[in-house]
Amino acid sequence: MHAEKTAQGIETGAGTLAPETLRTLYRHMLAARMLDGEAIALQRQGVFPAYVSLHGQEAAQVGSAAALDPEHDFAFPTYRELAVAVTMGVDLVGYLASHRALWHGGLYDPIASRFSCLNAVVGGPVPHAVGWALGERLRGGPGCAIAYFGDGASSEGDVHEAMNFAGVFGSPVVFFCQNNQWALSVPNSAQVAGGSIAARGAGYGMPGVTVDGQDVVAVFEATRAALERARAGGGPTVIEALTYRVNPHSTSDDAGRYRDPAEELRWRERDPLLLMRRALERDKHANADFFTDVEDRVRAECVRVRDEVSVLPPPDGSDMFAHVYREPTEELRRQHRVWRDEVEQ
Ligand SMILES: Cc1ncc(C[n+]2csc(CCOP(=O)(O)OP(=O)(O)O)c2C)c(N)n1
Ligand SMILES: [Mg+2]
Repeated sequence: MHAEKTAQGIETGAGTLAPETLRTLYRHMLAARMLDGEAIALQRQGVFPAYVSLHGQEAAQVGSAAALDPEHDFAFPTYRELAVAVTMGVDLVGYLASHRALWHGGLYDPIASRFSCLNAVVGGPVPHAVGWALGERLRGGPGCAIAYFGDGASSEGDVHEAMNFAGVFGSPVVFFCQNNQWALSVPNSAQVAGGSIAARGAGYGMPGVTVDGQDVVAVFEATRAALERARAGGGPTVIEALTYRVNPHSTSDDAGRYRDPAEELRWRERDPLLLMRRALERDKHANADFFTDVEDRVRAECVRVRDEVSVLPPPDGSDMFAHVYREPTEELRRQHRVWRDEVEQ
């Protein structure tokens, strides 16, 4: 009943956004693409134990994050939201430190960034977002939460419970599903009964919107509309951005074992950066000098982030005992002593 289609196709750039804003969206997408490449290289060099690439999902992430109110809203990411972090201005050295496994969820400040800790529990960020949004509503604040999750996460109980809860209480949340067609090696056809995550909104009493996840402007507009609705007291919305994970699930995965390379090639033709670049050129919002300049600047920034994250010192190992309980138990103190004795030997 609620499910509706919005902006399909590549009308990118044809909306109401100012040329400057369109160029900024492109710059964020490029920064995420280039940093993603650096992160894969760092994994290959042994600096990161593992990394999960967002290649192909830049428009879905940048478009949704750019629609947020950076002062009041709060994002709850999974493990794949590098382009959301880029768009929200999160400290990227601290963000990528998560992938060096230096600390639980990185070394950036989640409260100041309005970007929660990376969450590797599939579906895990979704109830957190609803809890935060309920708290925000109770204290009378204007903020909205955005919950990121994947097509695979949509079959987790956590996601059902969170969406139902938000529907019942009218919480200011945007449930942002990046349907990248695969949950590791499991395709949509074996994961999403009924074929649509957006359509599930009807069962939770909220609108469901399907959007072209390769079109950054369409994603931006859909997210902005959902946030406006939530802020005005209209309750939650589920957005399903149709996109594609071009790379394997992670650097530990071999996608050749379970999917047809021709499918990857078809999606590469709908590369979100390529589509945006064509639209900017078509509408004369950017010329060759812009693209050269932005590439140079972004590359320099990526090199800085790569070099800094590579040499970050490990934190004090005894920190791992610090935040378990407010008052450490006798047993925890004992474990701490044993650990210290072993380290000092
Ligand atoms: C609760 C839980 N179950 C299983 C896993 C293992 N796992 C990690 S990623 C993943 C697939 C998730 O797919 P999707 O939600 O579509 O997100 P994507 O990786 O495609 O971005 C699985 C099953 C996990 N991390 N957490
Ligand atoms: Mg997926």
